[in-house]
Amino acid sequence: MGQPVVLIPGPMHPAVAAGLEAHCELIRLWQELDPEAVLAARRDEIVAVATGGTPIDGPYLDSLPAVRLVASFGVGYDRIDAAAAAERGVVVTNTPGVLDDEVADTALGLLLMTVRELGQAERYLRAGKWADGGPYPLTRATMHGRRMGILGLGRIGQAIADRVQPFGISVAYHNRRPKEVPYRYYPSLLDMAADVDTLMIVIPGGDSTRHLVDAEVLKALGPDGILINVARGTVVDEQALVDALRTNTIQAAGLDVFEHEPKVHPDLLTLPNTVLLPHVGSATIPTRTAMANLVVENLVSYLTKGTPVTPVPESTHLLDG
Ligand code: NAP
Ligand code: 8YV
Repeated sequence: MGQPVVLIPGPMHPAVAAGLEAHCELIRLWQELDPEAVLAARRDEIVAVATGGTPIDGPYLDSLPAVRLVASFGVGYDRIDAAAAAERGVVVTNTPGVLDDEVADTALGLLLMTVRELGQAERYLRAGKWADGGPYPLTRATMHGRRMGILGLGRIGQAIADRVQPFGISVAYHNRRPKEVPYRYYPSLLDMAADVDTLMIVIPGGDSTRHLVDAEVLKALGPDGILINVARGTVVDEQALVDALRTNTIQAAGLDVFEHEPKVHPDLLTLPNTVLLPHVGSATIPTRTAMANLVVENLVSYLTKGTPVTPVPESTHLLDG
């Protein structure tokens, strides 16, 4: 019997293919001259997919009937329909935990940049305005004594909470369910937004959280409010955010993710009260390598023992017993 066949639909971190090569035959679909012909010829042999962002839904899985595992690079798996996969007996895995500190560091950096206008101040210096125009204006906001509401106190949200407390920043949170943590829980996002001046978004993306942060939530956050999003752009109604920033309904926003990324709403680029990063939350060599290694671990463990290491919640019942 030949080696199991694993499909890689699009480019992904090179450590994934390097780690898998000894254990399976790989189809690097994007490198094939005629990808459709390759898929048609091999569709009944492909038992697993390793993906770094290709959308995968029910019909996609129906076209690959032998697939039993989809191993996704990244903790967020909103581009994969995990429920449709479960209905077809396909397990989905992601890469939780190994990136928490990196993303929390990015969130903290983004918060500092936004509160203290560090990007704007650096551009001021580089434009020669310091020498010609005097010191950069004092910032209205400070880190100390802020009141942060975390939308999504999970692994990364907790790592952010750990980091902000030495700044004297208080923490509250909104999840669907309360946790045993020493922070105030708000069953209502709107009520939390009204009580804080810093809204930190770290919930999963996808249909269930689309536009959870809308015009009403932004209005509740108020004119001293700062919004930070390191989760998914889809969680925020981006047009409502642009309007809120333009009318000073909120003070400023720091964003690592965008609703239609890599496209960025053109007004976000020109508004003075935004700090914008190109989805770099986990983007260091050590962390991306750890994520790639976890993709490999999931696939190898599944291919050799039938038990992947980090299945997503929608898949766990498929592995019980
Ligand atoms: P996690 O541990 O699963 O935490 C997510 C939290 O969100 C949970 O506490 C969950 O609590 C809460 N939540 C889920 N749905 C909710 C809803 N509808 N309303 C309110 N709260 C909800 O996930 P994580 O590992 O911290 O990652 C969080 C997200 O960050 C990922 O899904 C990903 O999209 C994003 N991310 C971005 C980057 C980046 O590069 N910018 C990097 C990594 C991750 P309940 O279940 O009680 O609601
Ligand atoms: C990566 C992420 O940017 O893990 C996630 O959910 O958003 C990031 O770590 C992404 O997975 C890279 O494809």
